[in-house]
Amino acid sequence: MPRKTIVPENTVDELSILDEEGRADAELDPKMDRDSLLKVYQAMVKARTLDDRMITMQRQGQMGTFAPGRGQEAAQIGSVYSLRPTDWFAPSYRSFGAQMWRGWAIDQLMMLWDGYFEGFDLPEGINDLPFSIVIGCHVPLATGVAMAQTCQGTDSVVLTNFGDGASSEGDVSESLNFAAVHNAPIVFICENNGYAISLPFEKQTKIKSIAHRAPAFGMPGMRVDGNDILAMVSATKEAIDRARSGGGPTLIEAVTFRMEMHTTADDPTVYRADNEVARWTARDPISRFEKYLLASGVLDASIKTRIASDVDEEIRLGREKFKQRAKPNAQEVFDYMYAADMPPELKAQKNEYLRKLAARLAGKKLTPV
Ligand SMILES: Cc1ncc(C[n+]2csc(CCOP(=O)(O)OP(=O)(O)O)c2C)c(N)n1
Ligand SMILES: [Mg+2]
Repeated sequence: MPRKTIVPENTVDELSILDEEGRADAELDPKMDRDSLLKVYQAMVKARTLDDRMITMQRQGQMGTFAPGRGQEAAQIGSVYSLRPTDWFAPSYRSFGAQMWRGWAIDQLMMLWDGYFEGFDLPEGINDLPFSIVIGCHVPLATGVAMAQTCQGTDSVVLTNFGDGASSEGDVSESLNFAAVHNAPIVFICENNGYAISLPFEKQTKIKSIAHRAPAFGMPGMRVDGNDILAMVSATKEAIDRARSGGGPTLIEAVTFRMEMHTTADDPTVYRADNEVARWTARDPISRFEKYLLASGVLDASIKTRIASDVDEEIRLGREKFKQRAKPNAQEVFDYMYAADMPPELKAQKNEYLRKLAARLAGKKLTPV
């Protein structure tokens, strides 16, 4: 008998509502009200402004390593826009725009990025998880939280985001499978920003779209223009509503681009061409949305200036608060990884470190051990 081989179609169909000139598809436009549109615009501008400020602070030695989200503002704000405070958000590390939308204070995010343990304190009344640096490892936790919502009979949903690189981790595949089998109320957003540090998407996976994996796990998948805020709002709202009404998980691939370095420790000019960056600059999520808002009369030059100065002031105040809180304590370098049961080698290193630190603080000359 001849063998039958199933060849999945490797074609790509992408939801897009705003074109590069900011013209919306009238049928697909979610027709958000004026206040919501301005709130979303302000959140995107705030994310980008904070991004620039954090890079400057890092360059001046006032901030730890930082992962900028420039270019991914629509993917981020659009994802969390339709969540309720009682829903859950489990972010990856490049998500501070979405985290601010969810209620994280600027000084708190700065504490986090500057390596302070207190930075992980969750905001009161917000059901978020702290972000994860270990790529993909928050996705099984998010899936577990979603399964718990079913067990507890709540109508809350979970939304988690992760990168194109993270999508190759076993953690993500296992989560997709568990979520589908248990019909968990969760939305998976893969922010495909083209690169996992220096590795381009084409070398990450053989498929053309991460959304193609969805049917193989038994859930709906959508590929969305991640630089189009209206498309992101529409797609995630549909997925969140489905999860809330018992329809189970969805995988959304938000196609976007990381306009900046991977982190402040990286130099992207080594591995990608300027013309690639220029191509994506033309698709910039903020300027596209701005054109739409200007054309529809929601935004004008004076509102734009006011929003820019409100955002500047908010960030200035956040930074002041951060500076008051950020008091490094050299004693606690070893303290958090093994709070209860520190391995003996680490204990010995800690004692040696504390001895040297005390000697240095007392102005004594250090002797080798
Ligand atoms: C499990 C694990 N492996 C490797 C790393 C090192 N690492 C940090 S970020 C990164 C690339 C992640 O790329 P992607 O998932 O596309 O997210 P992006 O940084 O583009 O937002 C890697 C390999 C890590 N943090 N965790
Ligand atoms: Mg990536």
